[in-house]
Amino acid sequence: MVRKEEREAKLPPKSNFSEWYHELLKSAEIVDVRYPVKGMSVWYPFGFALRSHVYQIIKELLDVDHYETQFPLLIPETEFMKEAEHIKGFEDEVYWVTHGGRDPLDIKLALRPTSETAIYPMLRLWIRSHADLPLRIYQIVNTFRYETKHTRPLIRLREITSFKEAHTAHATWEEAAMQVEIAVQRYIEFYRRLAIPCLVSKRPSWDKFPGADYSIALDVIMPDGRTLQVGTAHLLGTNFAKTYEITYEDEHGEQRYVNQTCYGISERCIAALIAVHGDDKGLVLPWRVAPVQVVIVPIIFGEREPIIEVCRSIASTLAGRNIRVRLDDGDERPGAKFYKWEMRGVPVRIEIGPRDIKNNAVTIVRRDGVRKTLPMDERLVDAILAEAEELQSVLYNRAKEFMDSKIKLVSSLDEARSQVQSGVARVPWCGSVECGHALEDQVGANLLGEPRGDEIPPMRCLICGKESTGSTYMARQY
Ligand code: A5A
Ligand code: ZN
Repeated sequence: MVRKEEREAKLPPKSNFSEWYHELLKSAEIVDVRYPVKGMSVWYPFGFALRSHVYQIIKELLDVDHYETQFPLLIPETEFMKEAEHIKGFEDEVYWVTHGGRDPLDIKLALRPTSETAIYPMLRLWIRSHADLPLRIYQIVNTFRYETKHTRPLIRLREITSFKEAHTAHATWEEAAMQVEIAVQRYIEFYRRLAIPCLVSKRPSWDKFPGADYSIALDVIMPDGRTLQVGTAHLLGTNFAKTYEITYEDEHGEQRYVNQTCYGISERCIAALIAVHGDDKGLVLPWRVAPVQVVIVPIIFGEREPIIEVCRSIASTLAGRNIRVRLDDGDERPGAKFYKWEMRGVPVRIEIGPRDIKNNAVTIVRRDGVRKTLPMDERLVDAILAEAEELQSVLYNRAKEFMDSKIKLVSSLDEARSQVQSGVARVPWCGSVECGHALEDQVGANLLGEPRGDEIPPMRCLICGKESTGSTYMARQY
């Protein structure tokens, strides 16, 4: 049915990841990179719908005990320049607004690269007593970072359009540390709902968030074996509280500094979604976030109208159950329609032709290639929802298998060097900063940090030879 020239998609094979990724962003209408400012691109309506469904999941997970809010984009230089470590980390990445019309501004205004220095002066006013704690807020806004490394759509942007940042304040350091843990768990759950498994590790001290005590990061292994940091949670302790004088009165009437955390996810989560699940035919989307969940393609032989009639009726049944369904009754041949909707990652395609109608059945093709015949009666919707569930676990298991196959415990520098060419090396490491830097130098990859949870059997640090159960992930990072 599918003609040869249709099957030979313009999309390069996924094994050629970089070209595949860029072509797919265009063919599937995710973002248009032709906007004439480097590092800034435009969401196509289809991509924007995908983004909205993905962000709905984050909102759902946070709305349980966070309040959504919104702070201004511009930060006065005087506030921005208060926290020394934070400045050091971001100074070179800030865009400045220096003029209003023709008048130079008295105080320059920074376009937020992240919003600590916008939010914390206000927290000082909002937090009075222990009764105000814990305080948990988040916003989904754009942020600007003048990145000097090679920019990449959805991955390294100069305008991050979908920056979800949460900020919390607590009475004690321990409570704040607990919140970081909760944040990491929520993020793991968020990615789980996208059927994406992640590596979780504590970043080495030299790679933590500027102004934090420590940072925990989630990384996804991309098809080419490099890792993408797709979320971070930071324990800020009292570092910012001291700078911005954010205090609360405790039960005994004493003024104490609050302990803070912050955690963020950007549209890198969309990049990961595309990269992890996509295939040679295009996007592959989990049901929950697919802008179109079901496409119905009529297979016309003989009379057109009776077939379209059946398709319409099924479409309206599905829509009645809140399924995002599209009836593609355009003039193209079915093969061209298959190609188009596969490119857009539609989880379930329904084909209805004269034979199906006669058999009172429909043919469905899941985006992972599974083809089935389902009854064309009141059982249909539930049967489709069951297929959606199954697709979800197929996607997760496939991704998990891939991830596991890309991680290897190594026992020599040579082995580490060769492993990071195509994946992640788990490297025995004593934990010292000197050995960490030496590893990065000698392996030619970044140290992601200590994996959480399981220990390795005692091995020798690849640099100093000291026996240790500690290790670190190492990878080439995006
Ligand atoms: N305020 C805290 C949450 C913060 O800014 N943390 S962060 O700097 O680590 O950024 C959060 C996440 O945003 C990172 O883990 C990374 O996944 C993503 N991110 C950072 N810079 C980015 C960029 N230039 N383009 C796209 N995503 C970026
Ligand atoms: Zn060592």
